[in-house]
Amino acid sequence: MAAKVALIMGSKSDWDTMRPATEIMTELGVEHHVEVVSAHRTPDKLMEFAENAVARGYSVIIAGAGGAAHLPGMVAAKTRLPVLGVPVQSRALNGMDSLLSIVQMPKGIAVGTLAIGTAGAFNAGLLACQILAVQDPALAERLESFREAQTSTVLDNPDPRED
Ligand code: RP5
Repeated sequence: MAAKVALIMGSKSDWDTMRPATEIMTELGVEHHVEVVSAHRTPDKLMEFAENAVARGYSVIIAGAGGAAHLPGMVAAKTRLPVLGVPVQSRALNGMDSLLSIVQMPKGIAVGTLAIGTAGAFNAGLLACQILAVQDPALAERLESFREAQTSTVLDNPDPRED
């Protein structure tokens, strides 16, 4: 089956942060492509990737980057596909730089921004699945089961002193 989601990141050093996005997509049976695309180190590759994303059959792009994180915004500027941006936690500024770089898109080009770090990456994967589920009833059912199981985990063990 062709990948419906492209997960890109600015550097191999982002992989540990971005991995949770792949874990939830795998759990929910959503094919995804993973690749390093750097806005500042490989700008031509970034343009080629974004320009051909529709033709390659992707429906959603997840883009993670840290520091002066241009990747999600630049990709969004070159494709009409929804782009979900994940701010990677930077060492110097704890990811506030990444967050503000991604979230403060000027009017006219949209990037959906998730939380800093692994929670944001997981939720980007989850949100990509939710977007695809709008037109995929089988995936929608798997999502419902995931949410029910998550709810049960909390309801079945409400005592905070127990594991
Ligand atoms: C960004 O710069 C990447 O997204 C990464 O978060 C950060 C540091 O990259 P490396 O210097 O570790 O390759 O482009």
